[in-house]
Amino acid sequence: MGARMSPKGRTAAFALVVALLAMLVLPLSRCSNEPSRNADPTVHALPELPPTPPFNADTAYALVAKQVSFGPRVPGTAGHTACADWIVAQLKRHGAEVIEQTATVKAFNGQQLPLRNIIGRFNPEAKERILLLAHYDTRPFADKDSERQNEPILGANDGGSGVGILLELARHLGGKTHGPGIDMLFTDVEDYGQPSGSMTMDDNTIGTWALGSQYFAKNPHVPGYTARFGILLDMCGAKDARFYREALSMRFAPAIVNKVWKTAAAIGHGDRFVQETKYFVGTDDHLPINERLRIPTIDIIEFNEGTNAFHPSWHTHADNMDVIDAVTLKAVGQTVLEVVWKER
Ligand code: AHN
Ligand code: ZN
Repeated sequence: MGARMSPKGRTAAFALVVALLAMLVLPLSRCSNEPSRNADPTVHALPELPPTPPFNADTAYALVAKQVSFGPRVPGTAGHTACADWIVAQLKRHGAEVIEQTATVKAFNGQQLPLRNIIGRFNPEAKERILLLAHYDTRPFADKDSERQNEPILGANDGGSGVGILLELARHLGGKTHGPGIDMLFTDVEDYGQPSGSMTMDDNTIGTWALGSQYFAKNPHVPGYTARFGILLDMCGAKDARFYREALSMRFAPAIVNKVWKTAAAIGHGDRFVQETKYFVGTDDHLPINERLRIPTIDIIEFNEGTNAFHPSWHTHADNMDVIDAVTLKAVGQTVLEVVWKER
């Protein structure tokens, strides 16, 4: 042991080390007259996105007013058909490919109702999708009012606001070529659910709401349809409305709630998007989408401090244009636009 290397052996070993070093160093130094990859930060940065366009709240307000001008949009009525036709025309005007789903469904009271879901697809070739949804039908009665309880409501906030925001978004998303494609789902027969004395719902009552969303979840417009995530807009238009993290959304899609609430704060709407979680939605259109299609979908829906639930005009005749405020439409619309625009 410990035999010393002969001078010849040392030379051979030295030559081997030099050769190995050369193999390591030469491929790197070959391009030494090119700019170093690591030194140039733009090489590794993602390509810049076009700036997020400004959401026009006055346009959104006018789009809510237009729906109210059709009168109540109760399934099976002329006002409903006129509004649905108008939504289809708006989507096409902004470059969407439109698919309609029609069916007959049975309401909690046994009544057969015509159902018409409307789907607007933007950039349909894109494989990655984002789903934005809102119901466009309005409640056939005013069961939370003290007067004219069996007459339909105008649904400016409950129905009108979500659709108004989506259609103003459509104006911008028609021109979006980067990132995932957008699918807009205008659900029908959301609001024909069984009246209940309180805000809480038992399991039997839950199934009587959101019939259009239930239908879509069972029969998506594309077999095996999925999306990266979904955002439901419901009652997003009342003056001074605040949006708390909604409990069902937190159960199914906490990461999407985080993304949206963080984005709202980042662009200056943290006063409207409150970080606290509130349990107040028995069900809504996002539930079937989460449960059946497994698309993580959140609900942006007002939580009102005064009622400890929805806006005081909820399911009353006071749900008219007087409760709608463009400032609220802006906070929600700009936040959703920012979230969608920044997806790659
Ligand atoms: C409740 O969660 C009490 N109602 C179903 C959600 C709804 C009704 N959204 C609009 N109208
Ligand atoms: Zn409602």
